[in-house]
Amino acid sequence: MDKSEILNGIVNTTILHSDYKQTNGYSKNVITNGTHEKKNVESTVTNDLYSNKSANTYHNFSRSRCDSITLDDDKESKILVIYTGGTIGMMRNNDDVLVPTPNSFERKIKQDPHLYDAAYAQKKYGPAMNSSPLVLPKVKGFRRIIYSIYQYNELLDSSNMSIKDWKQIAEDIWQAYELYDGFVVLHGTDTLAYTASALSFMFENLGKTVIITGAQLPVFDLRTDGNDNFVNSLLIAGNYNIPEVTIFFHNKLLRGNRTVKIDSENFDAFDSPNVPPLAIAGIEINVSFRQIYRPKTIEKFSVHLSLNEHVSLLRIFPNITADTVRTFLQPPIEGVVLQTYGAGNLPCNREDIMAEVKKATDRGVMILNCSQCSKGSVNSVYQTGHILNQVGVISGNDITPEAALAKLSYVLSKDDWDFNTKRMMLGRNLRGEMGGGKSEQPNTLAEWDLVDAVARTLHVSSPHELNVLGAVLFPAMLSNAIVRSDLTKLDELKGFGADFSAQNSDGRTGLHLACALGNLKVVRYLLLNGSSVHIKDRFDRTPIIDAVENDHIEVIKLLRRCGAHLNSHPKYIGQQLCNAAAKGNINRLESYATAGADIATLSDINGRTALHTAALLNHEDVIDYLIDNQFADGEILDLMSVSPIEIARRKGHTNILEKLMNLSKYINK
Ligand code: ASN
Repeated sequence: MDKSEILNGIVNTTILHSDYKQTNGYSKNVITNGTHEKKNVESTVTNDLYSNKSANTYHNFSRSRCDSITLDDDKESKILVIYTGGTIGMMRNNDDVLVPTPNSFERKIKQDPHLYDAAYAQKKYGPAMNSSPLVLPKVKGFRRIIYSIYQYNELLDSSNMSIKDWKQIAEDIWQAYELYDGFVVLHGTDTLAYTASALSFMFENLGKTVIITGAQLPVFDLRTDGNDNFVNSLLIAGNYNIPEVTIFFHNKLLRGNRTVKIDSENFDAFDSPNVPPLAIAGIEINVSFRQIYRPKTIEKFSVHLSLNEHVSLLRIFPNITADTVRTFLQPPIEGVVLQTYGAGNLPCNREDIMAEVKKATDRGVMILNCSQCSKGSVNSVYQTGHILNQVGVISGNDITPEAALAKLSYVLSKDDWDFNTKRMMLGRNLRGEMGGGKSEQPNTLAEWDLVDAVARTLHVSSPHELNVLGAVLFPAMLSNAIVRSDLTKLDELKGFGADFSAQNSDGRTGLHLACALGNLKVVRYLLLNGSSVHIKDRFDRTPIIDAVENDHIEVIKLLRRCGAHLNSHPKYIGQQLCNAAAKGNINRLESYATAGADIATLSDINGRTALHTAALLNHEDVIDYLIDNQFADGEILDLMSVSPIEIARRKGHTNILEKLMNLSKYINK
């Protein structure tokens, strides 16, 4: 697939989220799928998007989605797989040596019935072509996973990766963010924890699941951990909203910035010593929803790309010399992770070392203290640790060295933070990377007493059953408070550890309900307390659809500020727009426009836009609305090659015809 095809793919889908790279041109999007060719437009996709790499494969979901006019039977999730290298995708050459083999990974996947459902793919997307997406065989109880593999040109052993590669991955996920439900990064295991830590900070207000995985043996070997790691990563990314950078390995989903590689030989190669796994894949996949670290701001996902490279790690050892410490802390070094003994101790009888550390912090070098032990945290219980605080060293609590390094790199590169803010941020829990965040210690009092009481009545006693019961009762209690707009009750539930992204048995969250009801105050409250705008219910609806279909414009605007976007089938939205135009329902058109739908170009299965419909039914007020808001293209053709102008002419709707003709003259000038 060449670059123009890639851009085509992006443009086609961009019709649903036109503000990503908006222009001030008359019309916001180009449709280039052969049916519509819009003139006088500026592309919404800047050409630098994929210019610095050649994509071997980057599938065009949108095109297949647009071409396929039947709505899906299986509920699907779309996952982008970014293949950076590592053992997982390697193949054995004739000498039985593992080597990365460019352009073979996807071909081999298509030959593997455990990774590719050829029959479903053929039915849905026609004969397999380079550009058609991959389909994972159906796993009962899970959404069907449709995935695309974007393979990097140079497949890297992860030991060779650096900041440049982290930026590349971050940028790619950013650019594809609205096109996919989740992301899986295939990566070598050696520096996987560093990459995960770095991405966790670079991603600000992440709302979707990002899983990094790899393997000790290649996915195509008969004996392999790669298959399990890959398949489980795809399933989790496509079925659960876990808006963190995580690592899936050996049946565990771990928080990326809490994880360390602990074993170079066994399949159980990673651990997060200070926090339990976020999910465990056994016979079922059990997710610890209350552990998930969710953004609690009204801001969109963005990526911070400029990391500070002048950071380093200094491990204290018994006979370390003051010279070594001094040399290490010299410019250009701006940040150092100091790995101290046990609970954060440095020899307090070594005044020479202390003096060097103090000189450095006085110069403005940020020093973050973390323990050489993988479990436990640094604190000032001993005099030896207490002194470090006095010389300006910041406590890293129970952070891993990998995460500490990434955090320093991130914080030091934040130009809008002054010196004191940077120090404060280093000591604060930003992405779940260290203890101290309230979210890790939910209260378990009164509301859980209620759960306990119900449990006793039902003779439920095991912790697992109790959790299941809580998962049923909490959404019901949340819904009740939301319907009554009872913020005090919501506060109480928060205190008792309620998960504000919890789904009921229809997969609906409190935010779905609040958006349908349109209470702005409640919606804001939920967003500020970790409700996700991306969770789909059993009917594939995200909360913004509830707001749109009830015309709560202010709610839609708030959701958009939080990064919500439409992800329904374009033809479904096109049909809704035509329905609205047919009924003269301008509010609904406005709701869809506010939600990011490109009213000018989205069409129903006959290729008809809202303008076609309004012209056919002589709805002059709708036509006025579409023209005034630059949502009108009188020359756009439906599948019968008929334009709105032609329709107005044939129907003898002279007022409309005149308006559309004037519009065309203006555009073509
Ligand atoms: N050396 C490999 C890498 O990190 C190790 C692996 O992937 N298992 O790329």
